[in-house]
Amino acid sequence: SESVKTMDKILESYSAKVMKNRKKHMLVVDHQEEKQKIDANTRTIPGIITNRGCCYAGCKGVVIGPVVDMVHITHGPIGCGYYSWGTRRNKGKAREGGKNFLAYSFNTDMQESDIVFGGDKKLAKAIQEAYDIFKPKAISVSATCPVGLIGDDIHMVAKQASQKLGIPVLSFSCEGYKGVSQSAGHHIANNKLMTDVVGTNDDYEPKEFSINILGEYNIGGDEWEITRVLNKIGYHVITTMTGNAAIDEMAAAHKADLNLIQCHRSINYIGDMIEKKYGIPWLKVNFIGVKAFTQSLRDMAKYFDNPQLTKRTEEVIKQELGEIKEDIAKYKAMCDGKTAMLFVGGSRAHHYQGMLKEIGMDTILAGYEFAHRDDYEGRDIIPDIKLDADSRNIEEIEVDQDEQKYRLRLSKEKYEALKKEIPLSNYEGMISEMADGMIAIDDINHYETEIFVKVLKPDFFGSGIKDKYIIQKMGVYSKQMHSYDYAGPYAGFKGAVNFARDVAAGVNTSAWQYIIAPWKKEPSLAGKIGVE
Ligand code: CFM
Ligand code: HCA
Repeated sequence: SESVKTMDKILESYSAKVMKNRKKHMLVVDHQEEKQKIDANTRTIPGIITNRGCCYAGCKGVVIGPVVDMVHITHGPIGCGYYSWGTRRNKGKAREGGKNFLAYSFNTDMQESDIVFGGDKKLAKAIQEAYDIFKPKAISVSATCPVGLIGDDIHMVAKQASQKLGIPVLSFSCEGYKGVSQSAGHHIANNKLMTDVVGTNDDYEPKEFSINILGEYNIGGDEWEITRVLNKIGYHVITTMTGNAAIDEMAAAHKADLNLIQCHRSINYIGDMIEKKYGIPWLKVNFIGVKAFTQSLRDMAKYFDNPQLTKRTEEVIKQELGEIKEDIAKYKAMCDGKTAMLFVGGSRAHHYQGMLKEIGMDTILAGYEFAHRDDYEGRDIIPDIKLDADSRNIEEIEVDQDEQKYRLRLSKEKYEALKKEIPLSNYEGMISEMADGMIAIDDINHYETEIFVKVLKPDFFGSGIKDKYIIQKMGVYSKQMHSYDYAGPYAGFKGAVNFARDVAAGVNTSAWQYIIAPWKKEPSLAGKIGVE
């Protein structure tokens, strides 16, 4: 097939060593094959243009940064803090009487002298200054590369500050170079949220149908659309981790009866640890696309197994579908038969495939920047994953059952029976939902992107900031699936309409095809070679 040929062509153009490496990161989906294996979570080859980010981005930018009532301090030179200032579009609102610091960027602005003589004192001063001015409920400190290289003891500084100020000061050794991508930072952030935050608020009185949403970051307001529907059905969301989160709410997460996991990659650690420590099972959900969202709502109703709740779930689904049906049909008519490629971080490349299908678009290539094999192949393969030195560098913490706070939510029999019907503590991965002949590719680079786009000519490419413009300059409509190109929400029912509308507009804009690079019209260098 064209896909196999293109893959071979790309691989042949590499040196033997690079070919051997990259070959393991791409495959053409074939469900006849027993178990298709893909390499993931390994180092990017130096010199290759990757879309990946760093450990600090995964910890501060992704997981801890969205908590609204904390001051998040970046310890390091100004660049990392500056670049991560507001770019991820994780939205948040202050609680009543509370504060929201999301619009700020707090940095220690390390200088050469701090690198030479140590930055601990500057950090201690920065924490105090932030406290004096803003009086936050808690503070986080995230380390950037030089901090680990010079050996600042940020944990000691944080501990002393916490004792002095009487608020939690969470410190993260999430230096950018740790691990191979953002993924390391997710793990580091998960660990500390688990040891220092979750389970520390016992004042919260749980109501009926109390849940947490894990791995949802309120990009473009997604979480607000999701909770709008959940509240309408009768759920009580104690906390979302960490989109629009507040520290006291995260601290009460152990009171819920169910954890929903949207983005498995970034938060499965907390999901597992909460289950072990407090007895709350987790359910894999997908809020993107009408079908997936509807399915997730029905799965939740099955879990709670309450006739009223089930009835209400169906009523709300019916009502919501009624409101969006016409719009979706209209946009489907505009997109039908078009093709898509998706390359996003660790879950959206999977989640958006169903949504695209609903508007008639097949995803012919999809991949993740930094997901692990289980996000491609399903959690069954976790025991087969060999830990390499880079993964071993990231601390794996052990939690035990909490004797006072553990509560079994479901009997063992019920749990096992439900597991057969709904994705309880389970994730099947992206490949399971892709059709035969489609390409799955890990950590795609810009050269590969260019070739695949040129040959397979998608109508739409869901990308990030680094690849969007090279694709668009090739005449193909490309949309950022991280920031939603400043639009959104895209999750839930109303979000699906927003997404369908934006994609319909994009794929029907012929402008991209008229773009001719200036060097194709006239040579960029004037002059003649040789003598005539
Ligand atoms: Fe999860 Fe995310 Fe994603 Fe992610 Fe990200 Fe993001 Fe993403 Mo950008 S937590 S893995 S580390 S869904 S920031 S909100 S868009 S790469 S696909
Ligand atoms: C990150 C954040 C990011 C970057 C987006 C992009 C986001 O990984 O550091 O590369 O376009 O969603 O903001 O993934």
